[in-house]
Amino acid sequence: MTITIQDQNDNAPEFDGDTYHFLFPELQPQVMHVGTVAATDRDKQGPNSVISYSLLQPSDLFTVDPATGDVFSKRALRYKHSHRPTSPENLYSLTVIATDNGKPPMSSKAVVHVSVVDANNNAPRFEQRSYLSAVPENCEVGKRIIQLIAHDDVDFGVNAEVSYSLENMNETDVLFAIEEQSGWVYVRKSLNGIPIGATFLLKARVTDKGVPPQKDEIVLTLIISGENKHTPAFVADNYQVRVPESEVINATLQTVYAYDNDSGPNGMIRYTISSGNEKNQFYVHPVTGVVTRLEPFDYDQVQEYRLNITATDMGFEPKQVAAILTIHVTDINDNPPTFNQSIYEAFLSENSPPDSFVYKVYFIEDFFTSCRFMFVGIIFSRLAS
Ligand SMILES: [Ca+2]
Ligand SMILES: [Ca+2]
Ligand SMILES: [Ca+2]
Ligand SMILES: [Ca+2]
Repeated sequence: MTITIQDQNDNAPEFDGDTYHFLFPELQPQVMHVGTVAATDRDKQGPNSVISYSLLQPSDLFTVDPATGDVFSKRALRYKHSHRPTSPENLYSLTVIATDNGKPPMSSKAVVHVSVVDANNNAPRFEQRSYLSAVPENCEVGKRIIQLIAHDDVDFGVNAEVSYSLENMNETDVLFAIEEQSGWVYVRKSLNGIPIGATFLLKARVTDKGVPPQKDEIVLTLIISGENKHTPAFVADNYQVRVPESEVINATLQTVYAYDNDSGPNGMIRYTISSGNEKNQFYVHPVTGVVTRLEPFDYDQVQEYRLNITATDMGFEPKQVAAILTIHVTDINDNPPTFNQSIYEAFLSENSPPDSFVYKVYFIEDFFTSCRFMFVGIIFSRLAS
């Protein structure tokens, strides 16, 4: 007599952990491996210990491979900015079930947490595409000259942490250096004996700490300069300009001009609108002084603008002066009168005398939306008698 002992399915699969925690970088192409769950079954080899994996609830974002326990993403996920350290908005939780093939099957559950983490998909960027600064002659070593600032605001954590470095482009002697954290450029070696007007071109670089890192580069020009003696002066303190309200945007409204009798950066001028432009409707080109309008005018809303324009020299201790630009907007009759109907029918008896009343037409002119004027025209007959 042969007795065959059949394996009974008396063991449920067991996960190697109750919970899993996977970090998943944002913006991965559609289907990507997120992590793997694994369960084992103590039953004898055969259907009782063959495990298949599934999700308790179907998910739009993740799937699990039934045979391998590999969790995959179904589409790209974006990291959501969060100021909370736990960042629940970037956490997705799934319940995975491991089921054996026994009769009846047995199963167990594990919870999978997927944290979407920021990817370094943005490069830091300097605020300006180039920088120029005066360096006072005989500046002592350690003196801070100019601060270069770059932003990497869209990434998060180390991906948004930046550090600065400087590379000399035309000198072997390294006279200037940059503070890695703050972006302050300072004098590294004595400038004794360097003549006024000497110009140094430096390449400034900002790098984030992501993997792989991203960077931005700009050129910084430093010019050794003497005393800033003169204050800039505008050729006119008061500019007046009349502009039809129909003027196209970005057209030149006025060019302001200031001069400065210093040489080098002490005599270079940059223009800004220092007041009167709270709504950012005007722009002055910092170098050319051309003033333009960024939005259409509307005489019905505003008839006059007063802008304070400041001219500042580029001395290490800058001097400045202001002028007033008054812009008078002139009316264009852009609201033509309209008839209240497009076709009129009038009747006149055949024996009416000349100049008899025929019909009254109305037309309306919209000066302001709130106020309507009505004109009345009376048509008289001009029949030959
Ligand atoms: Ca089993
Ligand atoms: Ca970055
Ligand atoms: Ca990012
Ligand atoms: Ca000056």
